Amino acid sequence: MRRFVLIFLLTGMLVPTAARAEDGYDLWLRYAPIENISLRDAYRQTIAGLIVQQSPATAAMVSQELARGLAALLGVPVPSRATVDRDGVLIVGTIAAPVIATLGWRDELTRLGPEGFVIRYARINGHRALVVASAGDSGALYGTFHLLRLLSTATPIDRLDIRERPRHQLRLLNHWDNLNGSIERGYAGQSLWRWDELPSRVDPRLRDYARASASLGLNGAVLNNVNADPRVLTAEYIAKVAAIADTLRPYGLKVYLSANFAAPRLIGGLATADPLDPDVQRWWKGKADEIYTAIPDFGGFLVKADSEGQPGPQAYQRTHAEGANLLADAVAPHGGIVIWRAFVYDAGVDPDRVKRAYLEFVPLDGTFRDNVLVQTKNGPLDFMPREPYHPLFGALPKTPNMVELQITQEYLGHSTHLVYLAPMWKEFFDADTFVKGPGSTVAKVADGSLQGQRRTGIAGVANTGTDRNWTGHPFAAANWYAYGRLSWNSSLTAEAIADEWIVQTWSRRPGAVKAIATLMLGSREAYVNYTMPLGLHHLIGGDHYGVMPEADDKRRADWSALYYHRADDQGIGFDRTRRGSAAVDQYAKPNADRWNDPETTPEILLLWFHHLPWNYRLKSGQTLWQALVEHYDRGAEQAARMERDWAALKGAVDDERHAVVAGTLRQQALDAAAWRDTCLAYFAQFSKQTMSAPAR
Ligand code: GCW
Repeated sequence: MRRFVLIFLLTGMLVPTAARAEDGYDLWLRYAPIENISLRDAYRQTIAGLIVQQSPATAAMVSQELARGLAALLGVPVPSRATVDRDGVLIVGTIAAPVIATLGWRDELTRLGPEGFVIRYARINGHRALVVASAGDSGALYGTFHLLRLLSTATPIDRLDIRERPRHQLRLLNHWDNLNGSIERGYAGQSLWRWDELPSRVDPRLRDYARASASLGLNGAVLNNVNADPRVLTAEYIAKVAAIADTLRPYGLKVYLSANFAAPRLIGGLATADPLDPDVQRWWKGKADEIYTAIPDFGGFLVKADSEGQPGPQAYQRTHAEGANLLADAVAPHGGIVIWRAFVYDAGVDPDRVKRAYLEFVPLDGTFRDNVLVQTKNGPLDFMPREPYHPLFGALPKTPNMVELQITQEYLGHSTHLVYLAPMWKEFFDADTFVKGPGSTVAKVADGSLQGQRRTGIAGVANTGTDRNWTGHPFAAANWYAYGRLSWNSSLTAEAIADEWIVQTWSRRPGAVKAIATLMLGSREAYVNYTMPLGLHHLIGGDHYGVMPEADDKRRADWSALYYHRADDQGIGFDRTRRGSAAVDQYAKPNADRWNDPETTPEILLLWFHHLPWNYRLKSGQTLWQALVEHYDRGAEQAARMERDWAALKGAVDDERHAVVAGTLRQQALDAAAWRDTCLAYFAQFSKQTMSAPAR
């Protein structure tokens, strides 16, 4: 017997490491065996049997995930269909389950809603049982993943009392996937959907996509690009979308589609797409009925209208609200919603691009139907590595204003640069809009608590693709993870999220965790330093990757670097003060007043709001030029240090993924140096000053 146990332990310790191909496919659901034997034994005692009681489809997901996760983490399979005749049973269920119903938790669970859950101990038949309970199937699934995360991060569970509910109702991924399989701004392969194989074959990988998303509490996916091919609304594609919906449904994910506003004309045979035309209205109602027949829980439509060449209501002299309400009326009988993007920048509206969306949407506040949400990017320009928050947050008190973040690193080094985005998103959520006095943070606008919007939501432009590791760069998965966690709870810290992700993805060893966390947490500011110091922005060309301060796009001024940096012999930066474009006045006071004056503008946004002389004195006593040189230098040095710090982790993590990251960091260091050298050489023509910093 003793020999048997010994052999078991040895194989239990050796097999998982030897058998695991570390290619990143498992993401944060890697479930590496718990190394700490006493902790592992405590887990084994607490979870020695399983009872899962909820509706069949979700119960299967919960049971499978627990079987897989527990066996891997604890090193032993945990028997399911247990009965509570001893301590040490884990019960997962909804209030409809007989065993949960006896606990007297109904009111509490109802208050937490169908996506909320509790995890705590209960006495049942005189025995101590750990219970994950929810009012709904999704909540029980999220609770299951929450518990698995606690185990995976080696958290003691002997005294749990967890109560959770999501802060935003809609927690969506926006996939910019085209019907030909390509992904706009995607850097991790092709579209996961494999449209041409659908509906007869659904790639089994979609289940793992759904698992990973559900593990973060995400509850929907917009499947296609906002630059929308109208064919996605044809019967052929609705059947394909229905097959995806069937696969995602058990994981609590609804599907949504990006709709082309001109679809009645382009695929419907009508002469117009005018929202006030009765035939057009009938067409959308019929289309909605058709979709809901195939997909009864279809989420609704996302629309990019009158933006970057996409059709919209303005072609018919109708407003964005009239356009949105047309589609909203079509889906309303089915409980559907319309998400209408505020990413518009018609040059006729104002010479300063960042002012245009506010000017168009503020007058429409209160005129959208109840089932419309506006969706606004975090900043007023376009997903730059740093922007002030979009002035529409707080300025639409009568409209649900959904947050749009970009997970895919369009302007942050694609899948080559390691940039952990949570610090950037936290800066956004924590920003104070002051619209109702101090403490009116963007987070409170977004979760509806500040202005009382009934609907809330958050969307992230996905970075997933067919690459084996899903996101191209192994660290880009941290951004999918962080987005999901923040969409559930925007008050989590970037540090805590990084730690969780590292422990589940790379290693539980404190030294390794700390080193990787340090690398991640500094990466966004490093990227800002070498690409947009002091708020300088958009020094890029069409690929949005390489450095190009001289970029001069003949198609549109506001696609040119020159339009933004405005460098000349006098100075540099975009004057958005009251003497310039007056964009500052789209913000509430005191932000407007503070940002109107370079002395009271945070230095990180100085050149976003001001055009300043090269010898302008900063608080440090440095001139503007010296500060620019120093930031570029520091950024390049930070990138070089990231490469060195990662090299030092060799042996602390698996060799396969270590080598992949080492390769990308080499390129990142080269790119960062190129950004520094190119920008300084370019701007030196105007500043007529030397490029050497004290440090160089
Ligand atoms: O950032 C820009 C991108 C476009 C994108 C657009 C948008 C989908 O360069 O590729 O189009 O924003 O958000 O609509």
